Amino acid sequence: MSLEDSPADAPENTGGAALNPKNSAFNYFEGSPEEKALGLFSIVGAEGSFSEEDVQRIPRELALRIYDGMLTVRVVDRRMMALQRQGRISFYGEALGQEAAVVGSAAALNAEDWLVPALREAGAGLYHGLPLAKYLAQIFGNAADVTKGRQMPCHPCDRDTNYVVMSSVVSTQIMHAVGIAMGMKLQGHSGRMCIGYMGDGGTSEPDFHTALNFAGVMQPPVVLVCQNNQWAISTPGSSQTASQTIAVKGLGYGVESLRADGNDALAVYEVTRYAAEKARRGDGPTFIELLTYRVSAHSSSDDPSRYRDESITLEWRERRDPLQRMLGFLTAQGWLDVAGAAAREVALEEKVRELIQAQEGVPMPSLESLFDDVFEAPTWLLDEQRESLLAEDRS
Ligand SMILES: Cc1ncc(C[n+]2csc(CCOP(=O)(O)OP(=O)(O)O)c2C)c(N)n1
Ligand SMILES: [Mg+2]
Repeated sequence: MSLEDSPADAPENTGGAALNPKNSAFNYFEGSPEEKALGLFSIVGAEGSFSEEDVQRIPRELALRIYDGMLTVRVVDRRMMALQRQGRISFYGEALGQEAAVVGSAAALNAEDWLVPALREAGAGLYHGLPLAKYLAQIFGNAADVTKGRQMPCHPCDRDTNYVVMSSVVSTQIMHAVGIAMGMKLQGHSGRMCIGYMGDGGTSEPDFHTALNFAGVMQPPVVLVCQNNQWAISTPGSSQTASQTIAVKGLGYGVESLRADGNDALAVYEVTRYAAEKARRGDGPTFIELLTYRVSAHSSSDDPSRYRDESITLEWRERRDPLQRMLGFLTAQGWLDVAGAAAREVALEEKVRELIQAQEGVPMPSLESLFDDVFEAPTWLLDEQRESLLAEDRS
């Protein structure tokens, strides 16, 4: 199957037309609401082409930082999947093929902004400052894990960088993001914003519609990002919605809605930056659809070959890889060469290996810690249960 036949280009329902009526990609932002929600903003095309005019605004340092962030996701995911297969961690969900959407969007955030992830945005947290050691501690569920081993793996959180723990119940986190932004608004718009993520499957949940409606009416400084990876476990986009695009749903709620190529890190950065700056100015919410593809399985517990045509996946893996596209851009600009990229990857592999070794050596949380944090002051009943459990453990 050719790429032209693949879901992104000829979708049954969710793809929409690749509509970019103006010369420069940046004129996209001056389009009508419908043009923005039905079009597909890109800077570096699938074949690696870009216009000099469009990339003028992308500083070298930022482009390299985004590339490193994407490489971090790729390397960490690869190692974590290997660990899961070796039985050293229990579960993992990759973001393979979605690194541009994850990191390009995080690159538009300021340190004081808040981030509310869905399933695949740990890499956004890492880019935003969540320490990798903390992330790994959470995956191992060891004594260094701030959630004391009580969450499933891939549910990190970090108070220092305003990274809120993922709520596993699909779409509940969209409400949390809107609520946090509403709090910012009530505090008087101090130039902060909140970004909230979801998947394409999440847009079929009632919470999505409640959150968008509330955001449209109350105008909090929120940016809601849908990573449309065209699958929700085994449900394809064509069974998810009859809407022409996912972005266009936002217009019904009076929310400006943008749509970009989610495998083009620079396009993702630009749409998110536009929306984040708007939010910080107090000019209201934005909904963004990032069109990408879930190259990996849904999680380490899933086998997609049982329900989808993996030849399409192969096309995305080999011809639409976001890291290769970004590297092509950096190489064309003379900012990085292939040898330099390989050296960065080797150095990252080494760093990740060392951090894994350190975290694997940290003991598990104590049995006693199970009773922490239930009440501010433990009740007599809880004390009794703790004593009983510890006595049993000793015997
Ligand atoms: C309310 C709810 N229903 C079902 C599930 C089980 N579940 C977990 S992830 C998922 C699919 C999510 O798909 P999508 O929103 O597209 O995100 P993706 O996994 O593709 O990133 C489902 C159905 C859940 N966690 N919560
Ligand atoms: Mg999905």
